[in-house]
Amino acid sequence: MMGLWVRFPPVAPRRSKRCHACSGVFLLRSSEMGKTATRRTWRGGKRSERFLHFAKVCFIIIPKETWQDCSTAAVLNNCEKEHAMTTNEKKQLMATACKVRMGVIEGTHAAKAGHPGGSLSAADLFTYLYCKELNVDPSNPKWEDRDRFVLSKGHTAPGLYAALAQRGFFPESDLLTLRHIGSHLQGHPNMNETPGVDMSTGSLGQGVSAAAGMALAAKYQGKSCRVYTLLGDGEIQEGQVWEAFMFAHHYKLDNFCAIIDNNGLQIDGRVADVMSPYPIAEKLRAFGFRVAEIDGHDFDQLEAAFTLARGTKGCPFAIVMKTTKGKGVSYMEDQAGWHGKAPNDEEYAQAMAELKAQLAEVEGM
Ligand SMILES: Cc1ncc(C[n+]2csc(CCOP(=O)(O)OP(=O)(O)O)c2C)c(N)n1
Repeated sequence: MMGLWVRFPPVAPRRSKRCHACSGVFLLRSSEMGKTATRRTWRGGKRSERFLHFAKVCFIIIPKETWQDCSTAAVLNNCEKEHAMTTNEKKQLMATACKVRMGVIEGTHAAKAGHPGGSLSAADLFTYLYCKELNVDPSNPKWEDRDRFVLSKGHTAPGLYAALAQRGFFPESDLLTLRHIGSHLQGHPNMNETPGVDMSTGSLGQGVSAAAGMALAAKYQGKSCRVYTLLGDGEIQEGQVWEAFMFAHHYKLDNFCAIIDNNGLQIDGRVADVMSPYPIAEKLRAFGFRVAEIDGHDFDQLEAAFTLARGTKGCPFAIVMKTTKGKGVSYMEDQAGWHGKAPNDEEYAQAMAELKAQLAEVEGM
């Protein structure tokens, strides 16, 4: 059985209801379909097709198991069709993400320390945020009305720094000074030293609280800027995180977006074994969040999720993104051992060769 979505219809179809996540979208049950959509709708195409155009209305068909849940990737994929980025834009993001990953490897190798695993799992997110989502100005990093990003899982600073360098906040060559004495790029983000860093973090659980406070402050000041924060799935074992979530809902912080990097691993192994945070999305919904669950390595899904976030009014938004720790470097992928360890010279050479090959492939697309 299929569900039928009607996007931006001139008149809301009878017996339809407003989707609880996408304003302007109406949901019809397939049993109601014949009555409102008319048989002619179906003549032009097979029932299995996901998009049908009829009378200037785009009908989007999605499987029954997903049609009541706007947080699923299937629905986000449908939303994405409305806001699709160009192929070239996506290619540029993919290329930049490769460079961000290279920056992580360069930095941790040069420092002989640092956290590559969780930096690589979030590399696509960092790329998307700094290249597309955040309203920031690298030539004026302290611009008052900028969007804020708080890296609550502060140990993944190498990923943040690599993205900031790509966005032009400081030269890429600075990445080689990671964790060196006198460098502005220390092991955890420092808002007083590093251009583009909005909050000093590293003690897990605290960044999200600061971010929620920033969002409330922006509301009080009548500013339209938004606040984003990235948490680890191990980090959300901290009780303080849930106090911040409660706060965000209580103050209806619809300018606040929490992103959970669900790479499934923390310092000691699988989060599910250490202290299970699952089901993450359901818990966030119970705390009053609107939630999108996506693949955090898919730029279309990232775009769709952030589009929904920006359109959400009256409550905070959360993105639970499934990722792979160590993504992009074969021997680091899904290995807890690469949480906080730097590659040696041989491992560095292999990682860089792999990432350069990925970049070449993207550029040849
Ligand atoms: C309050 C606090 N306790 C412990 C640590 C040490 N620590 C650093 S990273 C980490 C694991 C975090 O796992 P996760 O949040 O899943 O991060 P990711 O896998 O994305 O790197 C721990 C326990 C810390 N930084 N802060």
